[in-house]
Amino acid sequence: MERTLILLKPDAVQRALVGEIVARFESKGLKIVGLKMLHVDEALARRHYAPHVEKPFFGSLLRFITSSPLVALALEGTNAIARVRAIVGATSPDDAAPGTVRGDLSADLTLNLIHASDAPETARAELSLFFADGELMDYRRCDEAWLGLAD
Ligand code: 3AN
Repeated sequence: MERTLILLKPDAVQRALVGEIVARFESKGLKIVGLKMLHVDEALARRHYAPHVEKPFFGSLLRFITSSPLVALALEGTNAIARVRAIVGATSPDDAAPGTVRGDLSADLTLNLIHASDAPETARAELSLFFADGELMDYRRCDEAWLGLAD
């Protein structure tokens, strides 16, 4: 079992694609263990994108991710990190295959809808930036008593 962080970036929210993108992950069997909407400030953006600080596109990444609210999602599942990235597709719109989120829905390198952790260590670090201890669900601790409430 792995957990991974997904950000549905400001363009996904503005284009009303949150439901469609989340549905793709749920349909594949990935379980939502955390979900929140937030407006990322510059400090959080700098920590999240620290690995890219030297890149020429760092400034535009920061401006975009802080421009308007996004949706942060924590997903859990077998091999979740790789499975999520397969669903997301390649970074460049020229390389993103049809059938992937970016291949189907994005035509821009910066406005590419989504961020997904790329390795177990980065997933742990990124999840802790966006979710506090105790905010992520542990379904093993839940019972199914609610099933008896259905008519
Ligand atoms: P991914 O999000 O596919 O893991 P990364 O981690 O290499 O890609 O890059 C982080 C983000 O930086 C990308 N999602 C994209 O928005 C942006 N980015 C990556 N490469 C470029 C580039 N050459 N020019 C502009 N923006 C880029």
